[in-house]
Amino acid sequence: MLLSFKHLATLTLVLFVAFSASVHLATAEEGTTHTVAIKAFKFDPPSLNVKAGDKITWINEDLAPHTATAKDKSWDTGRLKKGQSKTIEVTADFSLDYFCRFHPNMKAALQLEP
Ligand SMILES: [Cu+2]
Repeated sequence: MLLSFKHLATLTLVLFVAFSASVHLATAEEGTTHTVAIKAFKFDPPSLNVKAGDKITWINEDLAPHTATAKDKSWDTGRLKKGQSKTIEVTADFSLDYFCRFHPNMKAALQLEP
């Protein structure tokens, strides 16, 4: 079988695209993005299983501003107004208990899975 340069170029391109797609899939499987809604002065869900490398997005659905802030202050979404969100990546030493700086009675926790 004689392959023309054009065929080889096409084949190379197809292989490259297939390879890139598989790399993308592998990367996507490494971390999950979780969403925590803040509504009616509560974190929903109040408890969440996460792994290092996952990301958590907090989105404020209340009229009042809120934060998601680690109990030890090691991470903080900052002030989130209605409709605003903030995504933070979970690290191996991630602080798991958190609260809202404006409403300290609002509390939630993460569980770090191995
Ligand atoms: Cu709050």
